[in-house]
Amino acid sequence: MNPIVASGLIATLLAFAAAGALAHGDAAHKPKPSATATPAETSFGRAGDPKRVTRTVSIDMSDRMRFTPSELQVKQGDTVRFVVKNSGKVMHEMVLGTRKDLAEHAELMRKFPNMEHEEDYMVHVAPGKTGEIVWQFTKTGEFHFGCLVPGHFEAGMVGRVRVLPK
Ligand SMILES: [Cu+2]
Repeated sequence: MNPIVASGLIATLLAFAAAGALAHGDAAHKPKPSATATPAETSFGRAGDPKRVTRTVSIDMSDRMRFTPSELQVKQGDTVRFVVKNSGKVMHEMVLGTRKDLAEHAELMRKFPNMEHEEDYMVHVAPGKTGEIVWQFTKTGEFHFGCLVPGHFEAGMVGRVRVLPK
């Protein structure tokens, strides 16, 4: 094969490999729905309308791998604005979900540490910065929030939300 054709073939193969990697990321982390669509219901609630917030909760994230507070109670139907401060020197994030969701997600983050994703139920916060999540808890039960920066969840950076019947 002439060398120009061969290098073209290699470039094509590389392009396929890159496309495959992207497709995998998309499947694991779907893009945000458009603002006009009704927010998708998940097993732990749905994206809240910032104009209908019923409660604001401030949460601090520290390099001691802790959320403060790490326990809270809300009522079913509450739309909570989480104001999440990173008072540490490394990146932290708050991701809401069921305990199972978070454990699976933490495992993915260990395998693909550079995976980037953005969903309504998570916020990544740089050191010294503050971020927000607005979430409506539509289902009763026990849910969690965790920091899924590799190693943080495993170090105990996890909290609990109890949703009581209204
Ligand atoms: Cu963290």
